[in-house]
Amino acid sequence: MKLFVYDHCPFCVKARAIFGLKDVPFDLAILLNDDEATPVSMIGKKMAPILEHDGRFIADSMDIVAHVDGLSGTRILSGPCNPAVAQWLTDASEPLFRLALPRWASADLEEFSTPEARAYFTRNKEAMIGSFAVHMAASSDYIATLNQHLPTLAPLILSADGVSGELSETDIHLFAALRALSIVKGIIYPAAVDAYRIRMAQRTGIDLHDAIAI
Ligand SMILES: N[C@@H](CCC(=O)N[C@@H](CS)C(=O)NCC(=O)O)C(=O)O
Repeated sequence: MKLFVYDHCPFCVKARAIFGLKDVPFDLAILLNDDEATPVSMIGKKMAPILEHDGRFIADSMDIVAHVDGLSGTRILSGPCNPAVAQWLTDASEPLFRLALPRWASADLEEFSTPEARAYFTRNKEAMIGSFAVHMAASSDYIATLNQHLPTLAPLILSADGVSGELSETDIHLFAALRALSIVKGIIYPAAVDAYRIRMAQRTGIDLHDAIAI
């Protein structure tokens, strides 16, 4: 199996996470962000993640999660989804992406290893959320919003090994968001949230971006 991703992409983190949690071997391929030909040749559009398995392509992150979880043995995402965490993620989403997108655009990530790939990302994402410079200038407000919001997540985390006490799809969504947030410097993680994101990084085999946070 070969998984095509961008390092920064939270949807790609969801797809990568199930391989680590389930301990299933796979090849990871990081696409250049301006490489349209490769994804288009596989799924007819420019989108990641893409899983190639036995000559078939799966193009949606949660379809990849379900596919890999169903491959061998019993499913590990067996717990109930947690609507309170889903609501927390919805509420965090706007400041999170306004903080993360401009930071990813200037970070040392493999999908941006050419100037053209970096420029492609900036052009496309600014068309979606507006000027990165404006969002960077508003960073302290967004960070304050998230630092106020994070303490309400802490009591929802029942265990560092599964937000609802056992693993569920909610863990996939929550870890992807916390991994995205790790590119932002100045976030104050309540102890339970910090323990959770560190444990999930370990179990999924996906590095947090703390070391390159901006
Ligand atoms: N529904 C898809 C959404 C994936 C998605 O939006 N991926 C983004 C990257 S985070 C993408 O490839 N966008 C096109 C681009 O960045 O050029 C999934 O869950 O896999």
